[in-house]
Amino acid sequence: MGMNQTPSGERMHISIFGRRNSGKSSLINALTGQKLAIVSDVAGTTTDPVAKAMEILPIGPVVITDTAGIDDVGALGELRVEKTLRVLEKTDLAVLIIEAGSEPGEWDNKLAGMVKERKLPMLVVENKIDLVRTRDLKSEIRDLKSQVGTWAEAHELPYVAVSATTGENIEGLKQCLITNAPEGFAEPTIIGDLINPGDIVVLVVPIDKAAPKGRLILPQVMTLRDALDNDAYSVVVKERELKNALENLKNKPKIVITDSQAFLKVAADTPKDIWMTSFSILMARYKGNLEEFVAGARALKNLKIGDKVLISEGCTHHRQGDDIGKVQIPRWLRQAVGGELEFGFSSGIEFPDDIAKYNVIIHCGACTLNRREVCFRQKSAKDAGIPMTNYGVTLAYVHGILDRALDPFPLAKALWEESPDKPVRPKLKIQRTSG
Ligand SMILES: Nc1nc2c(ncn2[C@@H]2O[C@H](COP(=O)(O)OP(=O)(O)OP(=O)(O)O)[C@@H](O)[C@H]2O)c(=O)[nH]1
Ligand SMILES: [Mg+2]
Repeated sequence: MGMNQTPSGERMHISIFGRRNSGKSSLINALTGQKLAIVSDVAGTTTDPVAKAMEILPIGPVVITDTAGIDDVGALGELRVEKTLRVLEKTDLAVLIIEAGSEPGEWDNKLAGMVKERKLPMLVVENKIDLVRTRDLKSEIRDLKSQVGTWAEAHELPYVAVSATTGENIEGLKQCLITNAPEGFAEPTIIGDLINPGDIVVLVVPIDKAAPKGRLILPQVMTLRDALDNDAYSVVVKERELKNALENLKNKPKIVITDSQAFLKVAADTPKDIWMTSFSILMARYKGNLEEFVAGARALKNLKIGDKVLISEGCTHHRQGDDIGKVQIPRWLRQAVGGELEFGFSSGIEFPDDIAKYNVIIHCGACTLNRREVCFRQKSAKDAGIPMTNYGVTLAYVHGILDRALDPFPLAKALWEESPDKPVRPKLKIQRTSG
């Protein structure tokens, strides 16, 4: 499987088409910020469709396919074109690249026709705008429609102008990918990619003083709903009943999901060959980038007496006596390092500017923030070089069971196991899209 747990079938497939040398491979590199695809000024550099799994936030995991030019010639060229057009059949969102200043031609019309037949969303990207713009003309050309823009409009296709080389408006393109993503891909899933129809999912919900009267809390409800959407069977129990419930089940459940406060008991009562994780870890993945939170948690292993820890919350909720952020986490961390730590606290919609002075940031579960905001905060921390983790991951860590709780997420687990001195292997890009 690809870079993370999401099977290829669940990822949105974005395919890049265009004439030879239009900059298809360059654009993929610009989107990912990595040199994944070979770029050269020789027309026909890419000869076979190449699919790469990656993350574009906030869409989440996608597969981007680079293709050979749709205008390739000769007997071999025709075969390549055929292969390129075959890619359409697994495409969820097509991107057609046309070189700036050039006139859309026969091939572009043909592709537009095929895409329309298949009722696929497609966006038109005019690439290499750096070549047609001089500084003086810039403001005027913005208002003037280019030939490519006019063609896109005539075909009722969304249009963006970019430069893969300079990076100009790549953020705008990402935004456009997001707004044109087909239904169903915009929302990441909670457990949908971890289970199959007919699987049994056990949810452990402690009912104690802290539990709200007469209802379940949102992460529990959302997980239950996701299990239903994915045709799984859910069994909901309190931690006391878990052992008995597992013994009474005829088939082994796929996963046991618990509230973090019952972690230790649930870990003890769940056989090792059954996945066990927490609602908070599922929500960390749903709301942000779990791998980044786990990579950030490695800093907890290295905390020393006197280090500075920022506890950051998304809202300004009323705090109970043994508040998790204000009281519990600081207490556990002090115990873990065997001495005093310096804590800073922030809450509300503003993410502090002075994060650079901290050794680690621990963010709340972000129930009031959306995925984009969480990803933005993760990116801000990463840009500042400050490790950032969150409550769910920290709770699993202080209980000594983060390792096990990451079993369903192999990439995150690999990151956790890696020694902090070694470079972090797979880099998942977290990027805030403009707008
Ligand atoms: N100035 C400028 N050059 C670009 C830009 N994007 C790509 N190029 C150049 O255009 C040439 C072709 O780029 P590729 O990314 O290989 O194009 P491609 O569409 O993948 O080409 P084939 O694989 O041969 O079909 C290279 O020399 C790139 O450096 C851009 O935005 N501006
Ligand atoms: Mg190429």
